[in-house]
Order: sequence, then structure tokens, then C-alpha cells
Amino acid sequence: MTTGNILVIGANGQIGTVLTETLRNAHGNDRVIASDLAPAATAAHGPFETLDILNAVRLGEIIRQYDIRQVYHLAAILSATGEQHPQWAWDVNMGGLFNVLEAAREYRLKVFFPSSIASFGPFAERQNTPQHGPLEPTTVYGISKVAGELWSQYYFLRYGVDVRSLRYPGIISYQSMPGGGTTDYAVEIFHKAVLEEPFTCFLRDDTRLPMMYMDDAVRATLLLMEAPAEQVKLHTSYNLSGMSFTPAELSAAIRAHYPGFEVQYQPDFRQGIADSWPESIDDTDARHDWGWAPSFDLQAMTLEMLTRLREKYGR
Ligand code: NAD
Ligand code: AKB
Repeated sequence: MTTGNILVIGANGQIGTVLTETLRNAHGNDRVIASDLAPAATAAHGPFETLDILNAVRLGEIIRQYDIRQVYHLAAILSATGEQHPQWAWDVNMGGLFNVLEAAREYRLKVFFPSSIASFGPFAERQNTPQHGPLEPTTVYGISKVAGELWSQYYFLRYGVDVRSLRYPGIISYQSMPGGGTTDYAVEIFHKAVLEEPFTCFLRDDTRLPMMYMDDAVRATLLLMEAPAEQVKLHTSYNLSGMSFTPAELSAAIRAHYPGFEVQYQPDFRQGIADSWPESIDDTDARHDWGWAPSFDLQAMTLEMLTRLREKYGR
């Protein structure tokens, strides 16, 4: 085992639930320590520690207790919740990252820090948004991600800390529910379809956003974290692309399986957030530097989501 023990911070969230299980399958349950504000499903199959990431002392205790060598720092306040509580979102997103980066400097840890398509704002090119170009996000979440990317690069350049990062699109999964983002509709819609209930979408029908199936997101994360250091050429955050679609296109893909599925549109404040984000992403650097390629398109993802949720709901 070359990775040493691994700490997942924010392990109970949408991504953490699946990433923790995947890491445990690869490295053994005891080598992957889940942590979050309170125990939940991730506590069932391996070590779990209660951790508020704003508590740097507790973080240090856990790192020493388990001889941690790698950290996946997933704890954050997402875009929609962040707009309702901007100062709290800034405190958690930046304060948490600083505690992780400082611990990484002190204990020589390898770190994964997820950024987001929210790093881009209205002045970025909206189609095939390039890796380099204007960022200028208009949400507190996006501001915290851009700042986080730059601080990650700073810790690499100044202290040699091995921090790796991806700008995730909206992630779609059946295992866990999303936690307060603008792309959440693309998960909620599948639950309604399988339960054969109508769905009310909080975005306009023509709102195109970059999205990715969870399997691809986890695979990209592990590919980047396991890549030889010389292949990791960007130390801010890599653009990452899976698919792009609108709520109308997703509804049509679901209707191929559930012809009677009803969708209404009632855009709310999240429409303004979505309108400031890219429609599709150019991830040439990730493909070139460490061999990234997504596996799931809209049709494959839709079939997989519906199949898995039917099993989950016994339908
Ligand atoms: P989530 O909201 O589902 O989960 C976040 C977890 O962090 C929760 O379990 C929460 O309890 C925990 N948390 C919150 N505050 C904490 C604190 N102070 N200390 C410790 N834990 C705390 O989020 P997610 O969707 O799993 O996202 C994980 C990461 O990936 C975040 O950094 C997010 O910005 C990023 N990301 C997610 C998506 C997506 O579509 N899910 C897209 C882009 C980027
Ligand atoms: C959100 O909508 O806030 C997240 C993200 C794209 O970062 N899903």
C-alpha cells in the first residue's frame, strides 16, 4: 500500500458517500477514514470521526491518530445555499480549505480539493469554456472556488504541497442526494420520474449546463490523484467535461422510458446562478495530461439512473 491512510472530509455528502465507498473497495475499509459533522451511512463500513473542518486542532488529532497521508477535502457549502448564507459559505469554504492546506504543509499530505464550473462567471466563453480565460464568478461559492484554486497553487509553488483539483460539472448520482446546488434538479427529476410523480423544475427549460455521471466523476478524481506528479501540469484546477444538456432535453430522455412524465417550469433565484455559468466545457488539458475521457452520455446516464432508482424504490 503506497497511498497510506486516507481521510475523506465531508464524507456524508453526495460525492463523499460514493467516493468513500470506492476508496474503501480499493484500499480496504480500515484505511479510509470518513469524517463529517455527524455520523451517517459512511460510518457503517469503516472508521468514522466527527469533524467540523473549521476545527484545525481536531483535524490534526485525526491526522496523527490514523497516520493520514492523503486527504479528500469535500466539505463545502454549495452554490444555492451559499447565496442564502454568503458569509457562512465563505467561512466554511475558505476556512476549511486553509485548515486542510496548513495540515498538508505540516504533515506532508497529498490533497484533493474539488473546484467547480462555478469558478466561471458571465465573462467566460459560454460554449466549450477554455481552461484559461476570464473567471470573475458572481456567486460567493464561485468566488470561494477561484480563491481556493489559487491558494492551492500557492501552497504547491511556495511549500511543495501536492494539491490536485478538478472543476466538477453538476454531478448526477442515484446513491445520495445533492446538497444545495444549482444543478440539483438533474438528480431530483429522476426520483420523481421513477415514483411516477410530476416534477417542477427550478430552472428554465432551455438552461444548458455541464453535467457528469457520478461514476465518471469518481473515476476522474482517482485518475488525477494516481497520476504521476510529472503528468499534473496545472496546479489551480483542471476543467472536466462529461455531457451538457437542458432540462427540456433531460425530460425528453426520461420520457423515452416514461412517456407520461410531466415536467413544469418555475424558475427561481437559481436561474440567475445558472445563467452566469458555462454551457459546456473544454477539458483538453485533462485529456492530454493524464488521459481523461468520460464514459457516460445523456442516454447512458439516463438509463443507468432509472435502472438503479427502480431497484432502490422496488419498482
Ligand atoms: P454535499 O453538500 O452533498 O456534501 C458536503 C458535505 O460536507 C456534507 O455531508 C456536509 O455535512 C459536510 N460539511 C459541511 N460543512 C462542514 C464542516 N464545517 N465540516 C465538516 N463537514 C462539513 O456536497 P457534494 O455535492 O458532495 O460536494 C463535495 C465537493 O464537491 C464540494 O466541495 C463541492 O463544492 C464540490 N462540487 C460538487 C459538485 C456536485 O455537483 N455535487 C459539483 C462541483 C463541485
Ligand atoms: C452546484 O450546483 O452548486 C454544484 C456545482 C456545479 O458546483 N453542483
